[in-house]
Amino acid sequence: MRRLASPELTNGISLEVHRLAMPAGIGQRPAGCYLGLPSFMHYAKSMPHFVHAADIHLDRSLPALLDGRATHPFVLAPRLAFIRLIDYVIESDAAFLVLAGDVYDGAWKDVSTGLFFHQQVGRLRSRGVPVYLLHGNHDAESAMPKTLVPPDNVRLFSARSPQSFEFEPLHIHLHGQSFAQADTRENLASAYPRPVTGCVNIGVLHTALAGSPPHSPYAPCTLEQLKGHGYDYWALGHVHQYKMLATDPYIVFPGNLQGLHIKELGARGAVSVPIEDGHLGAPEFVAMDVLRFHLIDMVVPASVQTLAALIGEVRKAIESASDGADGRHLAMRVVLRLDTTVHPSLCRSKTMLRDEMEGLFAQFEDQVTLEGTEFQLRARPAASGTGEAQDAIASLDAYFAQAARDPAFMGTLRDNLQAVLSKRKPSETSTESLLEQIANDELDTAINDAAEQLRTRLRTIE
Ligand SMILES: [Mn+2]
Repeated sequence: MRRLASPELTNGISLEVHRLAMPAGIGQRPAGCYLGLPSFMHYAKSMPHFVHAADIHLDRSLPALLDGRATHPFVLAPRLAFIRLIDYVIESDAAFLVLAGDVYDGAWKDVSTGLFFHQQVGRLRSRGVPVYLLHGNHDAESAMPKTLVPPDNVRLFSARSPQSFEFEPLHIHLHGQSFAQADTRENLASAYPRPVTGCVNIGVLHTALAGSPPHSPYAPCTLEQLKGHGYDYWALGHVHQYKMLATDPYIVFPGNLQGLHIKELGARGAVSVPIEDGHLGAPEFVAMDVLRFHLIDMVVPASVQTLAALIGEVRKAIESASDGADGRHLAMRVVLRLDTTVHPSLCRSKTMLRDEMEGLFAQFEDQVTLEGTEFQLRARPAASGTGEAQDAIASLDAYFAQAARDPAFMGTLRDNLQAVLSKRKPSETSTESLLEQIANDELDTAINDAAEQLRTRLRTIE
């Protein structure tokens, strides 16, 4: 997999994002105009509704996709998704917008990040649409040395104590508290005020609930606590996956607006919540992403014996994923699981496989980008190998199994390997999957692969 390991390069790209900040026309018109995505006009509703989004991470770059090409439009994906969100708020005629934290990815590299936010929120200001803004761990006060006074249609929840605002036309009360520090470990929700009786009440909160790995355990609270608080809706942020956790009251993570890496697969977006007479209707997820991550994880069937046949299988998978992507560009990782005894010729060289995958994806460049490749070459357990070789394999298996269970050994191994890797020059970006796994701290996978490679070699000893 191609990856930019060097911090210099990554910084270079971040700076480039800011120089690119606003290519001509972007942000002035709906995102669909230049992305070829449909408008949201068909969402226009007679029913009043509000929109709840979170985890926008403006100006996070997507370095794994860039391959050194700093001008690639993907660097702007989080911004484009935000424009798309504002388009939706305008075109669906939403009453207001709630942003439940991590609007910014962290300290701005320069003021253009803030200018971009103001420009987009300004499109709502001119239409009289308020924005209820809460800061989470990424954009906590302590994490943001530089900020701008927000536009006057933005109601920013205080980081000192819970604060409430009323959306007066519909008597909806919103309660929330921003993060003062990224590392916020207290139960913020417990201090939120009681609901205003006879009105719709919305709690806005950035939280990991009772723990949501891999997300850091910030502003912990329990689902039961939120259910019992008396609000009609909990507009949560922090967990990047859309989840409706309860319906009475509604407790919702909208997920992030735009997938940021290969572990954030599939559609990403925001939630539209109908405001009925004195209560809220069922929230609806609306995709806002402009680029979608997709994983092809294929156990290659025994019938596939030639490169042409293998490419045919992957091509089918690309086409089917692309058909289901609602016009979004896809960033795909291809994982091929091959059996060294069943596919001996295909398993000859990972470099050959990688080149062929790049060759295939190059044909789809306008729809699909190859995010990375991973080739798992395994031998069948009952494969050939007799006598001494078989004994050696058995003791090797026992050794690896023991090593993987020994935290002290794993810790030493990790430290030693990281020390070796840290001495590499930035230019030595590894394409060897083992080194890369180690660099990514995927030691378990690295050990499994190393064991498998040794087993395969031992089995071929006659
Ligand atoms: Mn967060």
